[in-house]
Amino acid sequence: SLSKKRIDYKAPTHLVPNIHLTFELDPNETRVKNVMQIRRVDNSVDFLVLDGEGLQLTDIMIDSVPLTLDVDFWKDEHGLRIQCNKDEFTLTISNTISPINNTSLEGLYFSNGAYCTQCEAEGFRKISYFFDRPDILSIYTVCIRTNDTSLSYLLSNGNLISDNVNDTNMRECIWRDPFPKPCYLFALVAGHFDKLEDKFVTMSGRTIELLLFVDEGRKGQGQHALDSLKKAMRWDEETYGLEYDLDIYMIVAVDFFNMGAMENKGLNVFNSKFVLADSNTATDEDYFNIESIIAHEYFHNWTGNRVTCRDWFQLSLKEGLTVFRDQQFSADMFSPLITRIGQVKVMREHQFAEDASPMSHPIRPDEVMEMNNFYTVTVYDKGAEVIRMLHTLLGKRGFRQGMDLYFKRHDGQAVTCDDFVQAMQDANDIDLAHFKLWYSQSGTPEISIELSNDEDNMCRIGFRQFTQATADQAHKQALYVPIKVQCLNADGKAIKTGLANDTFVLTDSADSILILGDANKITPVFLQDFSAPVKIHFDYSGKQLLNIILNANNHYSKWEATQQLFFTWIKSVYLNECKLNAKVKEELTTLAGSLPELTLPDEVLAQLMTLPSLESCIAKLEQVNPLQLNKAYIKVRAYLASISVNYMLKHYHNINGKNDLPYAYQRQQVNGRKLKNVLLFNIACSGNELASALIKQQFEDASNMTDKLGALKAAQVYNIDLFDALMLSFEEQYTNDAVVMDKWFALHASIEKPDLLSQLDLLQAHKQFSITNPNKVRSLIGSFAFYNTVAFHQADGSGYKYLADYLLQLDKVNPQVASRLITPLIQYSQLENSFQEKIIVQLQRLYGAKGLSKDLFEKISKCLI
Ligand code: DPP
Ligand code: ZN
Repeated sequence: SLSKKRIDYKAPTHLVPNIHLTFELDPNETRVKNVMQIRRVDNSVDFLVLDGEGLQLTDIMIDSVPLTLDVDFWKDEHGLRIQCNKDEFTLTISNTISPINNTSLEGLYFSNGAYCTQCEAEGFRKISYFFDRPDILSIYTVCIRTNDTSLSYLLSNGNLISDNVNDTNMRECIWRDPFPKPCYLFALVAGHFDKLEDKFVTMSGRTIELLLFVDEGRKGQGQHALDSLKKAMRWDEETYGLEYDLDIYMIVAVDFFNMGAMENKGLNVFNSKFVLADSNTATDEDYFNIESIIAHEYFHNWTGNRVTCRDWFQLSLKEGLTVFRDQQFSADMFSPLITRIGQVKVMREHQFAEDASPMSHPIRPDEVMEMNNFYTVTVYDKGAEVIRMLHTLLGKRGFRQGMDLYFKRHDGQAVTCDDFVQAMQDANDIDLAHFKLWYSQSGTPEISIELSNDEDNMCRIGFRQFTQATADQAHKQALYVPIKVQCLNADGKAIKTGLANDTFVLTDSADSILILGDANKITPVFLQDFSAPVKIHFDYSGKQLLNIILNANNHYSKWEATQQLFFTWIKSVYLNECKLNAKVKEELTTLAGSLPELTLPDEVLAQLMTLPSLESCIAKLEQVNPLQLNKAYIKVRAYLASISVNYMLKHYHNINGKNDLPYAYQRQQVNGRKLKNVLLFNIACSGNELASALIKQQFEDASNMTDKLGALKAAQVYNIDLFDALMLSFEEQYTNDAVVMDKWFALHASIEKPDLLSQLDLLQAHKQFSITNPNKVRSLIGSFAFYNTVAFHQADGSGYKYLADYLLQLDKVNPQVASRLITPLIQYSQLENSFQEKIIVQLQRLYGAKGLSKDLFEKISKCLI
């Protein structure tokens, strides 16, 4: 079979305590010499199998004795099989690779003239022959040689041991990382950069040197990343008692990168999009993301590097946990509410859709063809939700005790998700057997709730849980589901539920609780703070939802209720041939009327005035016509905007008037800008003629990228001529800034018009666009396919065909990025049959293409079964 199964895990036959790598850098032919000290642990085997892909083997020796092909060893496109009966030996392998021809951006490649590596998950095998699996931990010594003097920095993991130039002008740097690590954490970078330096003194008083390498001329955009790193280091000491372990921490920002960033030991490599920021080029959201991703990679030093994964099926062990940690950090640094809302949106817009698709898998997958396909919102974000439930269940202290025990037991090891849960269980004296089903069961549990009157003035709240069969699993069990509940009376006063921590834990397929009150008068609030990654079905009346919005004491619940209300309206207009009916108009008017009375912080108000995304609405419906739904969506948005436009104009001027501080990424300022831009967007949606001048004014006066982009987004929905004019001026101003131009491409690709496809062709020919650069591809083609309903879901299927055509090209250049980009074509389960059929036609075309990557093959074949 083409896929690997989790249950087939076999312990290593050999270990590699030490590895010594020498690189002689050359763009076309880099020489790699790999000296491995190997120890046999299973003496019933007299051979070893090493992974290697696309390598030119030049030399192979055991203990200095050369081996003969097809006598002592065998070679195929996956690697080597070597005969050897020794218990301890040195295996020396030399090979060459060609970084300049490597467009997959896995292994050793070029990014804008700099050599750079990406080894996770299985990229090391594209550099040298090795046991490319995370449970082989080795101490690395790395020697980098070059006579190219333009490469001012030659970097690898750990500490710099020496830096010499010999008499033939060959420079040689030697690095040694004292911490044993799996090969996916290996990194090498060689290039010409600008360097920012800083220091951090750890809790035990050690001074760590912090170095940030960026493209020449970008030094001024690195300070936020460095500041974020120091905050993350301090936070991990204070929150988990975790201290950094090497004397040096390096981050390199590169322009060509498949992911967001990579946690290589002591040498993180980052997509420059998540490093570079100043007020002129980065939005508040960019600042937030940079802080969170810098922290995420830093936190991996303990959750991922010191304790790593036994095999790739355990990926959530490090990713779910580290995402949870970065969310806690962002909540502490910025805002618990905004961090939580952002995360819940990811779950509802993307993770629920993944679970409803042919790619559905548990947070710990059971079967994998291409590991790169499992760096998913399920493993990462649902994985983090599962950790969050543990945190809720054990409390802050109990969770910390579990973490302490986990590190005490497993520091320096490669372990499993079971090991993690076991540590949590043993540190807390609790039985987590049932809870653990969250690791093995895929799909989104749906909780149906009903209220009824019981005797003695009691109200019964009945809960039922059900998980639909998913593509990968037919049978589902009842899970452990913590549901945070609040009950309000008709005046919005809280009614006591008597529940510990206001949380009801549903463990069976059905259960109920009793509270004092009348079922017809209570307004219940379920799943506060999104206490479990589930869908709730409860038949709210508009009145109940308005009660929550006006009276609930929890901001998250207010947001949730507005989202629910918006969805109800959009759905009702959609089902009513896109016409607003009297009831919806009346409820919209009530909401609009109460907006001025809501005395809420800016950050809350901004969230309440933002509709749920169209994607999250699609995820809640079946047999959807996305074009009709989009029409209904725009109708509701425009109506609400038009009836509250006077309030919005007044509020907009109010905020704009006191906006005179110099830009800072500081909570109060950020929230002010956020609200201002939400107001501007809504004013534009209302169609009010004052919008034009306001947009132009804001665009011209903007002292920062947040306000500039806010003006552009408003222009995009308001008037396309105005939008085009502003975009032209934007392009002139930022044409040399690759990260900013990504925003420009994304804005063009998200104009909702059917004739967008010909414009996408023109944009592909733009001098700043390149199919080899993942950021560009994601900005242009990704924005179109993921978010442009009108252009992508065209009734004649031309949008689907456009994406399929592009994927055929891209798959040859970079399969990993192609495989991410196919997502909108495989998440079709909620769409009307006529749309599904047109998608399937394109999937079949792709399936029939010659030389399809494993990445795309795995996804497409799951759709066509
Ligand atoms: N770079 C990815 C992350 O940090 C994979 N480890 O999540
Ligand atoms: Zn990660």
